[in-house]
Amino acid sequence: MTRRQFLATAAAGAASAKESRPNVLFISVDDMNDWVGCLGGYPGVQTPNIDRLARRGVLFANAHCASPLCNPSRTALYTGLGPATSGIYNNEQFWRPALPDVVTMPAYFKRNGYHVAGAGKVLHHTSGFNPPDQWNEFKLQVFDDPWYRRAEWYPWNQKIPAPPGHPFNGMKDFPGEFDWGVLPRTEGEYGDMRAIDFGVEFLNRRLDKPFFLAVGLWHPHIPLFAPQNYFDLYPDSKVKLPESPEDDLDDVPAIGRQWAAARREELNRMVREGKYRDAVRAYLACISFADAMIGRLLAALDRSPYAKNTAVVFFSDNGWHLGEKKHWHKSTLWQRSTHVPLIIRAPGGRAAGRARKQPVSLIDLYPTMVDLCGLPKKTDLDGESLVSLLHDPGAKRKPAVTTYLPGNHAVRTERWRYIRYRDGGEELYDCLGDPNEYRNLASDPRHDGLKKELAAWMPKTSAPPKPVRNDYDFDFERYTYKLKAGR
Ligand SMILES: [Ca+2]
Repeated sequence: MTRRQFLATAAAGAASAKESRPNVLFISVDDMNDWVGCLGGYPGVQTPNIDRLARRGVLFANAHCASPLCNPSRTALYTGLGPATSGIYNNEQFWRPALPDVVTMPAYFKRNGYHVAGAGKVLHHTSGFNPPDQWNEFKLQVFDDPWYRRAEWYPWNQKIPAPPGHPFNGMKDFPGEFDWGVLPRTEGEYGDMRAIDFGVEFLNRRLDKPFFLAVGLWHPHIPLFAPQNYFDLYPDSKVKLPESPEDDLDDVPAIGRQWAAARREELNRMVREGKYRDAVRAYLACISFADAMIGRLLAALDRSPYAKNTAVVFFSDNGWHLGEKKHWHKSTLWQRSTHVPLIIRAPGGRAAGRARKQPVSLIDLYPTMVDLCGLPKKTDLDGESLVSLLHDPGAKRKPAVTTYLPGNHAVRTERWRYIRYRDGGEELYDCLGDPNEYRNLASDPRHDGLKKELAAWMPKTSAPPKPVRNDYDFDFERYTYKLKAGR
């Protein structure tokens, strides 16, 4: 089947019988970098379910987030607008009142006759970020650590006192959000299982119209809690620590160094107190736990009547540093933060099991799903459909752009990463010869032409940052936002 026939079939299906339009199962994880078997970021990581999905679908091996932080990444993905267009750059900015005319991906599917359901962390997880009117049904995230959670940000969350044994990593006065370990509960009692349960129950239903189901897992986001059997997959003596040369930041401009220093003290304490390896192990355990939960959901899909006519999309919202560039967090424009797993298994997709090396962005998902499901084309989105790449492993793509805070961008091609900060500081890496981005080539005049070419893909302007949470009176019951006087 040619691409044209493929698209024509999809479009004809949409026109003749709505029921033949594919269903969509969106599965997301949080802060999972490329330490996934099929991406090879950490040899020895155990992710059999994600790897199987990659073999049955298309792995985008060079996929990047629109922004290396939860809210700006997810807002970009679900609105189809990058931070420089929307003005949503950080976790404090409510997207809904800032973008009143924007139709999100789930809302667009709902408007076009789909039954739209979501569970867990889909958009950002604090209150105000998941308006119920986007969905036909939505199950809010259940947290593993409600004792850490601020009541006003998580009003649906039942507060309980910190359990004995906390913090579970045994480090005195260590910030709770950076904790890790095994919780005193069974595997089935972890919070993400409630989102998986919702998805499994949903897939067992008989629906009379196509569905869009988004199931969002918190794992492997910090705190890194998982059942013991996932820690057992990674014997302490075998855990490999990431490389981080002492002089790695010496050729990095000031803003990059400043971002890398965020939460440096937690990393330094782990190293000083002999807990670093244990923390890396906890991240691996959480990845494998997430993989097992995804396996449960995919098995439910395989057993369901929707097995053949459902497009499965799996991705993480951003990556994660585990000490590389002296950083234990995200929110940088380097490969560790921007590179994410992305797999699409589409009905009728071609060349399954063959990884695509072209650069793509999570912002491409909205136009991709519209294209794949034969919905009316949407012309106001920043991304580009990936359907041609699903069909043709040799299709050409433009570079992927990642933005963090106003005026800072990274452009990624198959070979290069070019970063330019708002003060003009820049980095250029040859990602094929220097995958860990150790040697900044930006000051070499031989690359002036290349830098100019790459810079042309960066947004020309940056939308002014939208108001933050505290600028509003937000009513969680009615889900209304009122800008405070003078804001
Ligand atoms: Ca995240």
